[in-house]
Amino acid sequence: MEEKLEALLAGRFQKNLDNCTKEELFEALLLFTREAAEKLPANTGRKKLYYISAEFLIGKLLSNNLINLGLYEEAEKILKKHGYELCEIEELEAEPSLGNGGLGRLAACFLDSIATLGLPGDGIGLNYHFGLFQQKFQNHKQKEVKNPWITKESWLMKQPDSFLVQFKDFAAEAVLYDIAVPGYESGCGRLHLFDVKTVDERIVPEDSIDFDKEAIRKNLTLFLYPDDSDDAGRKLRIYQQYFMVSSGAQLILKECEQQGYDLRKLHEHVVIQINDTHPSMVIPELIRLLQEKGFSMDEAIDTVSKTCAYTNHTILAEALEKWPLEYLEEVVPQLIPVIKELDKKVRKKYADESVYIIDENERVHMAHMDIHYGFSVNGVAALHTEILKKSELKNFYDIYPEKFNNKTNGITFRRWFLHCNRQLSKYVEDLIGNGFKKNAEELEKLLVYKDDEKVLQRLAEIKLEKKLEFKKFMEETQGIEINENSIIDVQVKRLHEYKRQQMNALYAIYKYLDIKAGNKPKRPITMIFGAKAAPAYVIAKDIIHLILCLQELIENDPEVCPYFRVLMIENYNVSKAAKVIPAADISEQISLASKEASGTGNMKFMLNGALTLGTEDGANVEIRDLVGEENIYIFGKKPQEVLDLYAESAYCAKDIYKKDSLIQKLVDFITGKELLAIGEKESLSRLHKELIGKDWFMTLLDTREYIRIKEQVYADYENQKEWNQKVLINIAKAGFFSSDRTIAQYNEGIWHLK
Ligand code: 8GP
Repeated sequence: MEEKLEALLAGRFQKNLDNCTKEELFEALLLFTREAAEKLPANTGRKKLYYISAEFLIGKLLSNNLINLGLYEEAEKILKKHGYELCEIEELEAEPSLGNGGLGRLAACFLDSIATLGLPGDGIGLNYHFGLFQQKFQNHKQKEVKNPWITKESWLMKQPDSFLVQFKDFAAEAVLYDIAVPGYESGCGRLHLFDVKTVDERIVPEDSIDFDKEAIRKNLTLFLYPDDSDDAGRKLRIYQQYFMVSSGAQLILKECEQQGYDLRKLHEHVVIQINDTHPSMVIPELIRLLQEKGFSMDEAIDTVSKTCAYTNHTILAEALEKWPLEYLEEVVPQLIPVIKELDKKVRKKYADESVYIIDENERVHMAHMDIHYGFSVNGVAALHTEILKKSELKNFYDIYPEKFNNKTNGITFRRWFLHCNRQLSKYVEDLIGNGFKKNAEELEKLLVYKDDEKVLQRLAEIKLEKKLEFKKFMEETQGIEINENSIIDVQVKRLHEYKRQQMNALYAIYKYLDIKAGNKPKRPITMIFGAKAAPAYVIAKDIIHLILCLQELIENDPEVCPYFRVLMIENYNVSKAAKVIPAADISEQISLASKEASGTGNMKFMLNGALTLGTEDGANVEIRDLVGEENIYIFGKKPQEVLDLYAESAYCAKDIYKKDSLIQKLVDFITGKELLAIGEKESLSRLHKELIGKDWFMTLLDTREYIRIKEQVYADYENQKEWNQKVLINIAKAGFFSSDRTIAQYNEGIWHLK
């Protein structure tokens, strides 16, 4: 490796390992690693999976690829010899923000596990030049600016293939870029990202995300999910989705034909996993393309129905896409006859209007199309799948019970353990050997050390080391000096009312007032938030504003600041997750029960030795079942109680606010003089009004119990021995949440790849 790096540096920059800049060294490492990955044999077989997704939140790739290629240690050694630290060099990589959150990150973990298990499978998505957006804090508010990440040398490898995608008003040329996905000590897969040839980055100003939404030829692949609060944004989204699935479907058919497969047996050679409804148009598009190849409509429908499988990631009604037929007509008229035919067949068979594809308002329900014309429907955690079956998709479950199945999410341990917490994973290896790297459930071997004081002590030391690293990082990036001896209590995830960051903020107000009243906590507490809000989601942005105002208030209050702080990580992303998660003591998973499909952050925290403080929701339930009640903090109303409250329209935030003086005090603090002196009245009042007047995600319902249990958690932390035992048990039981297990289950239950 050393000679190759020297040769690359000499060839490109006329430099060597002793006189190059860090940037030059990064580029040489990237080129070296990219080539090594590209040289790996592709995983092959008679049947191939295509995972289509509008998001792949891949994060930085250098270190992960080095780990998977088995080259990390060697690279580290060579760099050290020449006076560099690999962890410093990896910082130079720009992070692509090709996803919002869980759904996108899951897709990235899955690609890693698919390659690792040696399964033939590729991802298909879009090459957004500016990703989601980069978040900046300005006047205690989120400001969005573009996040350019594509550099001259990047992981993208331009491919010779290109495809024509026909829209009503023009034809777009789709060019293909591949990113190699090396498996851990295994073969390689690919992430195919399509880009529109006429894309023009210059239409977006430097410091914003504004652009002409009508200039489709130029903007099609600039941003992920452009603001869909207006018609132009919604239409652009349809353009993007069709562009992705049409070029994807053409690629799939081309690969099949190249292999000499009979397209009439497509399902024996291809399985398409539709990641949420964003790629759902792949169904009518494939049907259309097969008709062009001589299939009758019925034959095409039959073939496609045996090829496509759908994953649902949410039960939130507003997140289930329904496109007006009119918009589809304006963008992709060629799909309309197919979609109408699909709907007609449903209507012929079923009287129940709720399962139609096109509803009475002429809106196309993408999920309904997936369920009728896919062969598998899966939820992403046991509870989530049960809710789909019993309530959200009950009418479909009654028709197709055999299609429904659960695949509890997972995370790749390469990134979320081996890489982000080298100290802990090395120590675990010292204790139980390296079998857990291939078979994560071997982590259970740690349980024999449950009463070993030395081991428990060492776990605590490693946590402190990770806190110190995080402290350094926060100082360098945001100029904030955290106290490494404080309890670190973290809530990092997309900002959404159902995730209830606002409830955590109400706790912060409680604690602030309590300290002001003279009740100092035994040990300092650092509450950390990290979250991006969708640009058009007003209340979510108000919640960020509240948190940033609280941060300012407390940072400037010498009576409170030494004991309690509220800090927000700017531009929370995958690499920042990898810094904060290993430093956390407490993992906040406080969504309104029934609303968080699974969560995957909860798994990352547990694996890195943080204890979950959460509701009975998503995968929290499975974590509890694994670690036992005594090693997790579960609170709040149960999923069924919440579903009943919705069904009976029986929740009234105002009643709680009126009856409970404590809650009233906390909520009113939002518009009290302290915060108004810092923040913006309009935003704070809107949030105040929302919490009392609507509170659709029932914040106030669980606030009291949340305060109680949080106090309990902080108190329990003081018994360090017991706390560290709980930590050990959580790490030991995390093996189930490896995405290798999830992917093995997808393969066994849905894909059947050899
Ligand atoms: C997320 C779910 O909210 C989360 O519970 C789950 O763990 C994750 O998917 C992976 O299954 N959903 C999304 O990220 C999501 O719906 N994103 C939409 C904004 C596109």
